[in-house]
Amino acid sequence: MNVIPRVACINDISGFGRCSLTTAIAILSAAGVQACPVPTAVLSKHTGFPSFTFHDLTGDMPKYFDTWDDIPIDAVYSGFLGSPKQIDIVSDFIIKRRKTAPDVCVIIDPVMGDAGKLYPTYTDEMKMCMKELVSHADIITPNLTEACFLTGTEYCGEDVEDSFAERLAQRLAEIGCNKIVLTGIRHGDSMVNLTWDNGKVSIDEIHRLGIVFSGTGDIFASVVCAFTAKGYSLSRCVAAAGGFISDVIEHTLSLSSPVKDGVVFEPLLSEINKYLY
Ligand code: PXL
Repeated sequence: MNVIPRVACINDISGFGRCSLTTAIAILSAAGVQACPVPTAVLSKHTGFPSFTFHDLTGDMPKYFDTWDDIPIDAVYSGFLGSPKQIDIVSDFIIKRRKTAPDVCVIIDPVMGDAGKLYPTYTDEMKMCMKELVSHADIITPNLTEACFLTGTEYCGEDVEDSFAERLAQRLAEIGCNKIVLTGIRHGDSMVNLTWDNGKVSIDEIHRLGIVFSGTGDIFASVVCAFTAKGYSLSRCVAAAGGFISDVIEHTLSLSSPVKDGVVFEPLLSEINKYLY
């Protein structure tokens, strides 16, 4: 491992809305992990806003990765991907990297949609490519919507039985990834995550149900990624991510900040390592 764990962060950069690379770089850096960005697209705002610009960087990516052949990397972390070709390029990068670095840890946040709907830039073809990408991952962090799309399961809202969530995790494991954190499940007044670690299932309550802010999935996955890169077990990473999310949401609610502006995490960043119990 590099003295400072090094992570290739493959994600878009959105100028406004606190998500993707903006979030990942801040969280990894605060946790003491080196974030090496691979921008997949440049947006002026995330796609939850009524208007945004979208500049796809698929064409740049193969050469971008080629110049990294001599750079040791401890983990690869991908999030929002802008085109089917781009998802394939990321799969190829992982396959190639594993040949020279079999221990590289691959964390895929299969960012595709929320609340039962795909994001507007997502197509059915991208769904298929994402399924292939997920098969190369060590850890995935889908929300319920993404888990349903990946497994071809009908989405029936977020308040689901544990047995339904567990079956979804099992179907995701059948795609080829054995560590799964299924996020955004509602249990009455609470939000919970289900962790599947090689067939062992645990449920963590994270926060009381309030407003759902955009970008929380990116914060959650970035915390899991940062602490995984530092060598902590999945259960500790999930607990830390849940604790951090819970506190930043509470802080955001206290400021009455607009939902689309994302979660106000900046004031809590310097405390992030304290969430590892
Ligand atoms: O938070 C996930 C995300 C990442 N990147 C872009 C998005 C979204 C969700 O809307 O639009 C560009």
